[in-house]
Amino acid sequence: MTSEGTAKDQQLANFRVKADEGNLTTDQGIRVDDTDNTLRPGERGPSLLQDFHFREKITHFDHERIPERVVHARGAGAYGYFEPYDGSLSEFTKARFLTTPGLRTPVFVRFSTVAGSRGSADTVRDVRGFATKFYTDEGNFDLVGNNMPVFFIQDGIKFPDFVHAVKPEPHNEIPQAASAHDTLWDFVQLQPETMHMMMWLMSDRAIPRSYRMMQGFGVHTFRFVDAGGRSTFVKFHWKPKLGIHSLVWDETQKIAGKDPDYNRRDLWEAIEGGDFPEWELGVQLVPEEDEHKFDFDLLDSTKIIPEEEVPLRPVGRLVLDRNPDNFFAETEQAAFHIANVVPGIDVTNDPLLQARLFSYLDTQLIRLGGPNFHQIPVNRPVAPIANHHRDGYHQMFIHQGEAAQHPSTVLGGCPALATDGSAYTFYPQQVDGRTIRKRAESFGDHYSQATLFWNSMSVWEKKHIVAAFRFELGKVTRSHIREGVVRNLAHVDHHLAVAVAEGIGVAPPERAEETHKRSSPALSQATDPVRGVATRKIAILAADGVDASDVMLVTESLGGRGAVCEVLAARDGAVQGAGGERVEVAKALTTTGSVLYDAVYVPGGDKSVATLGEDGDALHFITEAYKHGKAVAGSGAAAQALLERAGVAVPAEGVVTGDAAASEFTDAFTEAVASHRHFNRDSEHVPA
Ligand code: HDE
Repeated sequence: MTSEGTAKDQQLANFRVKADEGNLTTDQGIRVDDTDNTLRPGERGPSLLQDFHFREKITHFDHERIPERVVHARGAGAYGYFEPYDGSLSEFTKARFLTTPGLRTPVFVRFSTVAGSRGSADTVRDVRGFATKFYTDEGNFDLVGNNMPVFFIQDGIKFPDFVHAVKPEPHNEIPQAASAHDTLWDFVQLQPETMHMMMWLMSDRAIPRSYRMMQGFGVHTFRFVDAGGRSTFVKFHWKPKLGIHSLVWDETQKIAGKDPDYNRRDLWEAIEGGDFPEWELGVQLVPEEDEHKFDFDLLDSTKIIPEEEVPLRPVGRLVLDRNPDNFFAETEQAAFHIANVVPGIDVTNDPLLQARLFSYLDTQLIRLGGPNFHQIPVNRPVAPIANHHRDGYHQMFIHQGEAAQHPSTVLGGCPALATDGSAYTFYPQQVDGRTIRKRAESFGDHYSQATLFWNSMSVWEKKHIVAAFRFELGKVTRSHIREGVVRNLAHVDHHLAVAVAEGIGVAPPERAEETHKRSSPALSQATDPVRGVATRKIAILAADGVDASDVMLVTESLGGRGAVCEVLAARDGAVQGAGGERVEVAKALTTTGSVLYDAVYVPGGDKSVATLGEDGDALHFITEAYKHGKAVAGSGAAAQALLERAGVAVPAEGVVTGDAAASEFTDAFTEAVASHRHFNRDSEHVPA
């Protein structure tokens, strides 16, 4: 994609270096005529130290890596813009980018997993980072959030302990990018404040179908400050236009092998294809005087404000419309910092947030090798920078002038202090208290919101949560850790604790504890009203003799509604239609898998269906798609029989059979794909 438009795009244009023109040179600009053979005395002689091209090439290569992020190492990023709907938020904040109707603020967003190394798989069970850098005309604002609205711990001083617990164990560096091991669950059993977040982590939120289909949250309570200096508490939410959808656990593990770049590729391809991902920014606003009105503390990041209590107020939209030119230069070197705030937005005393205010700048200094990382193109604000910071590693600016100090008559008082009201001023919060290391009592309830989350889940969501706990704890080798977690779960919900205990060989808790019955429907993915087939991937299984008109009808009908239809066959190239037509094959079955598609369709054509019936890969493809709750369709009696042979129940939810030429067929298939998954097919016991 070419860049255009925003101030950030114009700024970036100055740094682009074309790889496809000019002569090959050294870093000193000296032209090179051979980069394949080192300089040596005689054809079989040793390499010479004087070969500056060889030494420079190898030295540069030796220094190519920088330390990966200590957390969130694995990620993918994209550029775009944010646009507020109207100016109504100016009642609460003076931040111009949120309150100027029609103003498009350029952004860079980086999505990530947390625990895995830079080369780990995308589809692991983990929290996803959702970090947005707004290049506003008042300076950079970074909203460094996650796809879950709460966090594991309440005080940032516990972060190194938590991260050491979830990362691979220190003696053997196993397991990679996985929470299913002793040290994490030991931390969990000993720190009940993790329980709410563990419910989210064991839910399908931890295995998103796509970065484009997940929510984002600022997590902490922040402050808005209006032009008159009045403050309002605020929580930030991102809602995806495509709905909130997840994968199936068995599927994620297979994708990790078949396409470890699954989420990264999905984001890249959507943007390249012009399907620009979009989110709506919403805020929950709490007047300053209502700070203590809740049964939890607003400063406690292990708590949400239920949307039923404080509704979401829509603010504007975020669109990602351009992939970076170079992964390392942009995505890897992007440096987010929660302290990057603009006038109208301020922080609160949340002890988790406060620790982050220190950590992000500190980590960039080591990761990006010095104090000038703000000069790296992706990090540069579009607002002008003028100050007396000088020198340091990787200084790119050529500062002019005979002084670098304030005050200074030499510089005539420049750059001038902003005294016209445009400067950032901190909210003049009243702070009073004795110096102590003590958690507030209002942070003491670790279970009510975990219960709220559980109560809010649909039957299939509960089932997935139980299965996730069983999987994770099933990999824990020490029985006292398993028992400790079950004890904590008993405070969340008795049925949940029993169902988990039964699966992992732990005695279930005998007595049901008193837990509340409240729920928050907004927490369930099952109640998400967004449906659609746009960008959904549909596999069409074919062999020679396929009914080409069936293929065309489904491709045109679902493709016309934005789905991506791909014909898969035993071999790449093309298959021959029953009428002699050439039907292009997108991929050979052996190079892909059902887990990489949202739905599967078997077109008519007796010879084609018979061949598929002899092909283990094709049968497995159908069985697996069905098992993962996907839409499955077949045209004609032979295709229906094939589906049944593959274990598909006909009829069943999300299973469509009939004549592809009938609009009822394509409508029903569209509807089945739009529903994302059909988990109600599976009738296994689920805890009530
Ligand atoms: Fe982070 N976190 N974090 N974190 N975090 C980092 O900064 C840290 C927390 C989040 O795409 C690091 O540049 C502490 C909550 C995202 O580049 C580091 C604490 C939330 C990203 C760091 C937290 C986040 C990071 C590592 C507890 C959601 C990736 C590399 C007090 C609201 C940003 C880096 C990107 C990255 C520290 C907790 C989100 C070490 C000390 C809560 C999305 O500075």
